[in-house]
Amino acid sequence: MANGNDELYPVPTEIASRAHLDKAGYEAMYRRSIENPEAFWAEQAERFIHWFRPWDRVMDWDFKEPRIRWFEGAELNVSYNCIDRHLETRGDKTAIIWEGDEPGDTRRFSYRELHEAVCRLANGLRARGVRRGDRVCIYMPMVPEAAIAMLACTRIGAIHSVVFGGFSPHALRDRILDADCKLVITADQGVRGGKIVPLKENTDKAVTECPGVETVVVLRRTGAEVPSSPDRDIDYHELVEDMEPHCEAEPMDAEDPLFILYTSGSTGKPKGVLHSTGGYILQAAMTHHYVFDYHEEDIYWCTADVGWVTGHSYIVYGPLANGATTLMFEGVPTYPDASRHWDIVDRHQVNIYYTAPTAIRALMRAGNEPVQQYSRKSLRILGTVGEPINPEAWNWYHQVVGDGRCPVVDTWWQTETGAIMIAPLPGATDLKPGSATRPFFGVQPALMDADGRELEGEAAGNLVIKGSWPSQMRTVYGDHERFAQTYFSAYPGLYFTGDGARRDADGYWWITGRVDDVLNISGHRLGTAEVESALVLHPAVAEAAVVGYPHDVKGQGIYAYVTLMAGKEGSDELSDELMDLVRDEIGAIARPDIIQWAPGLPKTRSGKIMRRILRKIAADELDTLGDTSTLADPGVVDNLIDNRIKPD
Ligand code: 6R9
Repeated sequence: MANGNDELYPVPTEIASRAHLDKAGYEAMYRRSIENPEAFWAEQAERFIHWFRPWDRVMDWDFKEPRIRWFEGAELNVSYNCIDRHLETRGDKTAIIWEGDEPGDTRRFSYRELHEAVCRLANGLRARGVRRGDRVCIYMPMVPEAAIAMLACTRIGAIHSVVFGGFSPHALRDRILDADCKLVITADQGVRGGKIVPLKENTDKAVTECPGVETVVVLRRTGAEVPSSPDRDIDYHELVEDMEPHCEAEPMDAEDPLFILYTSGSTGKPKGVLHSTGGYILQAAMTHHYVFDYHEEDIYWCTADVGWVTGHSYIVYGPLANGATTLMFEGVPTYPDASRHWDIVDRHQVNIYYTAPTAIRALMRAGNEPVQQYSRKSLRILGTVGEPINPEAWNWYHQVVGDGRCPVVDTWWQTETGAIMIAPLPGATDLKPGSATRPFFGVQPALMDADGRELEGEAAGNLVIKGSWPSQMRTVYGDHERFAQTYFSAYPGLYFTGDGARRDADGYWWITGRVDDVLNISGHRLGTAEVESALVLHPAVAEAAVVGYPHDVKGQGIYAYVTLMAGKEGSDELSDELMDLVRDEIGAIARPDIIQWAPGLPKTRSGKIMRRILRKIAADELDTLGDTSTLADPGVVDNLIDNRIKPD
């Protein structure tokens, strides 16, 4: 983190000897990417992507409008790039290794088999009336068919919106409505850590309120009896079995939308982040190649869920565009026990392993023994993403999981950036535990102070990006004004990330976390406003304010201050009821950890809740409460301090 140590881990010789780039190579390529971006990106686009038609112009952007366009005039297809172009040389190569929730429950798809499965489903979607530009919602467990569904959409030019399987019916409904999806692909049930996830039941609840949904495709995962509406629902296997195993890949414009993915912001409901085709697939493929130092024979495993952007870019699109073997795991790191990941690493001979700090911390708690039972000799590169990694977890990951041999690539990026933005390259960058190190090609991070001045040299401030990059989001679906407001209004002409960061004397970047009202719970983004809106749905609740507090495993926990209606009394039962209400409204990740009854909330005289103070109380940092002189009623704070709840 920001105050992490500056211990340097040089590139190991074994890594250097086979890496794509060394230090001088990175420096030269980075310099060129900044000095001559048009030529640089044109070369990379030719190298990494198959285009049906070349572009007229490499880039054309203006953050003032904002307008962002890459490779205009070019035509390509993402599914073609991820599958068809590999068939000749890699037809029998494994594209996807799937490991189910139960150990050893494994399936494999070669590139040829993947091609057939994607074509059949693409034809099935067409048969159900899905056309280029239509939106398709994917609400699936972590099974190969989730990736197949994404690729089938891209094959026919439909825009997918994947909704994480842990989201509630309400959250699903809101996302289906916002994107106006006409078809939903789901499963009867999901299985995670031995527990059943009622996906079809949730879908039924959601789509009752979504008149635009004409078809629900249901994959049989567990085979359980689930209700079916014959006019609307169709069994996945029935849909695809009679379809042709061939389907031409639709030539798409480079700027045609590829997918929508909802993510939380500091205000209001989640935003539909829209990514387009050409720039996205280029940067996904290129970062996967360089940041993980990917080589043809590698077995690559990213432990994310396809419901998040990491799953999009680094389980599906980046690796498949590079013709890699990507491992997909249905379960959780602690089921049946804390050695599950290492069992998978050994059985499938995983070389590159990419996970989140929260998983590392959870596994670290279980001790070294579950790790050391397994050989892990195949591992070469370790990666992390989603939140700042504390140096303690970094060191454990490096020393215990990687036996001190494997570089740890700490990758900073966002749903909005589409692909990795700041990260070390294994053969080129000396590591510092807790630092995401140096920018990727073409990326120009900068630091700003609160008054809009750029900070030079060693400094800490708000992280912005100067200039566009190919996989940048293009708009908020259906709300371009919100796109402009959220990302380009704080610092005109610059993209504002919402994160704080520090640049050290060596030019290394240290991401310190969000500077807005976005929580990061186990690497999952959540807006405080979303949790508050759920809490106030309860008739006993008058007002609620939610903040994050430091949590050993989750990174941040959720601390809710709740003011009850006059005459209502707080109780353990009511607290449980409210926690469950939030879980049912949003999903299990949003369930508050702590609820404190607050007779009043600290507010300014203009009525704004002073979250800064609430955060300090939740974190038990009472000696740094800061200025309370602008409070309307300072007595409120004393009451909250006296009754604060300390985490167990
Ligand atoms: C890819 C992803 C984005 C937010 C981002 C930041 C945090 C992600 C990080 C990191 C420190 C890293 N974040 N990676 N913070 N170091 N390596 O996670 O996307 O879900 O949109 O979250 O996550 O705060 O702004 P997303």
